[in-house]
Amino acid sequence: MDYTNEVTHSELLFIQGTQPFNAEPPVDQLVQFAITPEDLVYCRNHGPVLALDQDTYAITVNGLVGNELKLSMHDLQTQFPRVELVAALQCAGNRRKEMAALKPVNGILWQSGVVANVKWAGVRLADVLARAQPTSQDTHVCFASHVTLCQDDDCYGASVPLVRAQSHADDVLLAFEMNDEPLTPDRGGPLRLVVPGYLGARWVKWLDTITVSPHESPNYYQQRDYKILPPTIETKAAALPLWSKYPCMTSLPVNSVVASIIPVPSASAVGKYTLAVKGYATPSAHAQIVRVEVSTDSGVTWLPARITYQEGRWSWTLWQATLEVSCEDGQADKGGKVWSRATDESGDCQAQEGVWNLRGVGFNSWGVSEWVA
Ligand SMILES: Nc1nc2c(c(=O)[nH]1)N[C@H]1C(S)=C(S)[C@@H](COP(=O)(O)O)O[C@H]1N2
Ligand SMILES: [Mo]
Repeated sequence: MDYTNEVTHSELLFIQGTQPFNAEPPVDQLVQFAITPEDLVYCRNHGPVLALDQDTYAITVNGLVGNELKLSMHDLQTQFPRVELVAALQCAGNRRKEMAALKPVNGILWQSGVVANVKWAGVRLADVLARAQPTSQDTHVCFASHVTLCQDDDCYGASVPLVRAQSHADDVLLAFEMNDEPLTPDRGGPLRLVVPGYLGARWVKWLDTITVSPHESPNYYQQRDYKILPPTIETKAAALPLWSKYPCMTSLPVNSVVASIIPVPSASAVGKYTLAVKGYATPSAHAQIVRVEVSTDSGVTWLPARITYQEGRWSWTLWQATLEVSCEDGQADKGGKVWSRATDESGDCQAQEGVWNLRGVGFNSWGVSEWVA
């Protein structure tokens, strides 16, 4: 693949790979901001990142529609109502490194930084589709980017059921802005799909083709990747005949992580510390987070954390806790661990152990981080 025109990327990220460029921010820095600044947004790519000319950029809407469309960026920005939305973007591989500690998995060993909480702006996919007039309701909307190359297929693609675009009309956007600025090349500018509640892999960047189809996208990343195979499937060879038999992932489970712990020793008592703990939680497809709890004893007892930020249905949740801990005799100055678990409005709560799968996706064991005195 040709990386000669690759753009330059943020220098604040921890680099997992350069061709394609994959990188994540340090999670303790990530949680300092309610809305993630551009240079702390993770980059997840399956090919080169190119700067595209928005003046000549156009998208095509075709397939099972009565009215095929070709729309320039100017058309999109002037002919459809503008919509804004705060939504967390999260890669399905978030926390894969922790899952890989249970048993090896295939994929980049992401820590817990492949999530970003962003204010998106664009137009409703439903409004664009209404103009194209789908001829059948029981269909899928397939998205593709042909403008940049990718590793495993001749374009990057994904799909979402048409009913999802219609039932969540105010949420599923063709976005051209992030945090009040035009989308950068790294974010998929000039245009990307924003589909809150779905894993990042469906948020197609450099989107140029929308096709209404009776079938899900046939693309590699929809059909041969981003699926949860049973835990008994431990090799690529064993997975091969199974990819087509398992459903594509849509959502990610409720999650939380402990992102930073600052221990302050007590002035009066040896071995006693006050811990300032911060973390984030991400909502499930069903409901927003209502509660985050923390524990210093492996989940025997839990204390409520303070929710310090949440914005609408699809944002992440930032939380903090102040914990008084004493190290056991002989353990003074060693430190310890803090665990977190989040619960959503429907009662879904993180389980102690997430389920291992070959691709290392959707990991949501209780969050845990160590602190050192
Ligand atoms: N065209 C295209 N879109 C893409 C990808 C890609 O490689 N190519 N990666 C996907 C994945 S797996 C994720 S997690 C998000 C990452 O978005 P970001 O790089 O803006 O953080 O984009 C998705 N959209
Ligand atoms: Mo991803």
